[in-house]
Amino acid sequence: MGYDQVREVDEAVADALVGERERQNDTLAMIASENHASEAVMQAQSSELTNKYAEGYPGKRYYGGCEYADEVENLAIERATELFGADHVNVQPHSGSSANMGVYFATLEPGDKILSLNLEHGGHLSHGHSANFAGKLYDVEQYEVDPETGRIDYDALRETAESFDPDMVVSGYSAYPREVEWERIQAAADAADALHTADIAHITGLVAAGEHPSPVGIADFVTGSTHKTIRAGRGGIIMCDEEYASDVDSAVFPGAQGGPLMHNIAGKAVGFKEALQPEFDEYAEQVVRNAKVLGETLQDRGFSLVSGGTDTHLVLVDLRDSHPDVSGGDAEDALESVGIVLNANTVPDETRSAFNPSGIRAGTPALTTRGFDEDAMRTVGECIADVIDHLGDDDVYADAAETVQRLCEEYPLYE
Ligand code: DSN
Repeated sequence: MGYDQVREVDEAVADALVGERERQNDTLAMIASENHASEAVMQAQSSELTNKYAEGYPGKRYYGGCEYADEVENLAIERATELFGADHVNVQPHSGSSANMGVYFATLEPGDKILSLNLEHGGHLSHGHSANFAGKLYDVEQYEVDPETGRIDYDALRETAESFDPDMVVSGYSAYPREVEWERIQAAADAADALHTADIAHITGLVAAGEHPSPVGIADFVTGSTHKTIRAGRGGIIMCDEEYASDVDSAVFPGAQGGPLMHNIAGKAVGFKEALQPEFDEYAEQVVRNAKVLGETLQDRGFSLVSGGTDTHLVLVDLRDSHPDVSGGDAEDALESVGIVLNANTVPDETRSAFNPSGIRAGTPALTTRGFDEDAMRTVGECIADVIDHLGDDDVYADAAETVQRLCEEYPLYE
């Protein structure tokens, strides 16, 4: 059963934890931002470091007893430096959003201007959505993808940068399947004499493995989360040149956060060590190969992909051409009922709503961690197409659910 010590105290939570483990074992995690951390990362994240306060940075803490906290944080920093080649790394942000907050607090004043990608076009809340702190504190203008190609319209971005005159340009995306041309975004930022933050939250693992070009050395700041493609356990990270190091560190602590989550930083250290192994490069390559096969399978079945394909770990399906009566929410619910868990997603020029949009986003990082290869991914793509083609058909759902169960058994996850 497991979680015996939790169970002795709290049966309800123990049941939920066991349920979640079984859910992860018995379903296909295709939410593009999710992955399965190793048991080593999870053990580090549930260690005694959860008890430790360590405000400050290694060697300069406000509390005693930090020798092991220092050791762990230094290891996380050294390994991230080796993975990404940045001058300065801060591993304390609690999440990718907190990492972005740290950069904004280090460089901007309330009312300053941010230019970032529209959420509906693949951006992220913390890049300046009106419901988020970034949209409330800063004056935000947004750029979009080209409606014809589904790719960033770099020329339009540069024109907007010249007219809007931002203090910060934000790149890096949450639902963008194509390689990002960091230099072109940097050129737009330079044209406006603006700083540039590249948020690589989704593609951190692909960048670390050389499967996607790195913005390190191009953008002024590179932010990210550590639990998505890089599989290093939950949290965030900021990388920058030495000239911004002290401003970034003070913006994270004491500016935006109190005590660092040292247990999560231990998970980052362990996960970064895993990502430095040659097998991780093979993993990242397979993630992209699997996404390409998934996309091609869906296209062969008549589905439209935003931008016509993928270079990364995800595909974004626009259901409006092939299935105009099926919303992203309908598709998400039907797929979840057979054990395929992904999310409804807005698509460029969305005609429905953010709550029930016209697309679905599907990622391959978690299934690739389970060992899925191209053949297995093709089978998953066929299942997705079958279910959406036959919404409400119990026989089709039963077949798809059986296939999902077979794949889960063939590619087991946590014992
Ligand atoms: N929630 C994440 C995603 O799904 O893209 C980003 O924070």
